[in-house]
Amino acid sequence: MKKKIALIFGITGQDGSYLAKLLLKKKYEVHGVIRRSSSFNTKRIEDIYVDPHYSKDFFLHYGDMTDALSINNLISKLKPNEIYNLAAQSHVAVSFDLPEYTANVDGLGTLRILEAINTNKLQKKTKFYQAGTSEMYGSSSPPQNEKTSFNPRSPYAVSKLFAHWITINYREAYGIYACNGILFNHESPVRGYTFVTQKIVQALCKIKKGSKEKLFLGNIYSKRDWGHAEDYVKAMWLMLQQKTPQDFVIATGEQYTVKNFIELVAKKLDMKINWKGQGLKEKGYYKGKEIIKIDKKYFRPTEVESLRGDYTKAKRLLKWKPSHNINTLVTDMIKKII
Ligand code: NAP
Ligand code: F7E
Repeated sequence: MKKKIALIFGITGQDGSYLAKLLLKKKYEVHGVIRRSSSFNTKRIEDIYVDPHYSKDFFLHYGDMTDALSINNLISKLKPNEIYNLAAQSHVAVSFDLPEYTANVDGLGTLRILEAINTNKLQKKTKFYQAGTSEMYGSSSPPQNEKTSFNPRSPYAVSKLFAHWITINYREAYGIYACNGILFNHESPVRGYTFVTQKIVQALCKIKKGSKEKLFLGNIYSKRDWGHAEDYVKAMWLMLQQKTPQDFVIATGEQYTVKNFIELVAKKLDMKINWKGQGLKEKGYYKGKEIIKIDKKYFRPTEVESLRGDYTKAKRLLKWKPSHNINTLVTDMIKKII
């Protein structure tokens, strides 16, 4: 039987690397789009990389979300059965520094893929997954589900909201099988170093081993619903295997503050943290030494205070539920370091 062809934008990222592995296991021919970079950006997929001279099912191509020609050329050449758009400037804080670039990559980039599917007349052949985000809910109260209104609080969230609605519009206007996954925070051992969970895990592991470094953080009272990326990429695939295209919230339904996350990591490392002070003066001590400080540079101009997803629809229609909880997530993240 002919292998299904999948094209992943953002294959070098956290989710892209997990999804590529999942699809290879499912016997897909996997194609990934990478950006030209002066240093290697393929570390997360080194274990599945095969020299193109020998590969039968894994291929990388240069492309960029800001370059409509590269996107159109790839889609018209490969005519994929499934396209996963995971490419994004995905850092919320950075989106305040790079608002136009974020809108171009995360918002218009999605439109470029949809337009390529449409103009190449692939509506009947190609299914499309769009990596939406709980950040689109912004200030809406939890629990958030598919019916909750969006109140975005960053250029990142606003750009993703454009991508969300343009995906729905192309589904309705041109009959493309296109789905939005509205994914709540998900982490893993290969999470980027500047996201708060990885930043905490890396720093506490080093401090436990005797490093004198300190952990500088911003708002440690915001609440997030943290899942494991390995579970979440399965939901992406499931969304493209249904009879009709729909949008789904993917989450754990549990919520913790950043401070809870710090304490959980510390507990697993057998470290007791004592907290003193409040606000910008709050500090964390380990064995009498100051190891955690608040730095206002990590506060965002507008913050998303409280996210907790209701994934009832995914459970009912996709038969999806998370296999990890915050405990197993943290254990997995620590295990890869110590
Ligand atoms: P990530 O680790 O930051 O990966 C982002 C990917 O996009 C990388 O492969 C990156 O390439 C690529 N990329 C960035 N700009 C690009 C451009 N201009 N052209 C082509 N590729 C570009 O993100 P992630 O955590 O895997 O998340 C995957 C997707 O889900 C993103 O769209 C993110 O916004 C969304 N999302 C993430 C979460 C989460 O909690 N992880 C939750 C909801 C939604 P380089 O490796 O070269 O930088
Ligand atoms: O921040 C607070 C920060 O950057 C989580 C992305 O994958 O998930 C992610 O976005 C919370 C925020 O993730 C630091 O203010 C405190 O309240 O790890 P984060 P995020 O902003 O929730 C969503 C669903 C996505 O779609 C995004 O792509 O932690 N926080 N101190 C800090 N955050 C960071 N990064 N660094 C700190 O020092």
